[in-house]
Amino acid sequence: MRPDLILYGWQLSYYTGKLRSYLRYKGIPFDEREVDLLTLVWRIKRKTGEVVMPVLVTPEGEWLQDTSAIVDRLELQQPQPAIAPAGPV
Ligand SMILES: N[C@@H](CCC(=O)N[C@@H](CS)C(=O)NCC(=O)O)C(=O)O
Repeated sequence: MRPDLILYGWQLSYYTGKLRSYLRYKGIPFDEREVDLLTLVWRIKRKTGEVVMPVLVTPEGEWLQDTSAIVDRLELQQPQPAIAPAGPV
């Protein structure tokens, strides 16, 4: 079965690495696709209003950008395993 989420990003992008690592840690299945020029300057721009990556595409067809906002949203749906320590130590 194909994963529901598609991550558009570059291998060498720190932000893509942040989101890839998060998805792997949480065990959330995703397909990763390289961002080509057409996707970056046309498809992503049309869907998000920005020329930016990484972008996460949901099964509902939403194109989400900004890794912190994406993580906050996914955390609401799947809080475990936790990404923040339980206490200050
Ligand atoms: N706040 C964004 C930043 C993402 C970001 O800066 N991505 C860079 C590549 S790693 C980018 O798309 N730069 C394109 C530009 O600045 O036009 C996030 O967390 O996803």
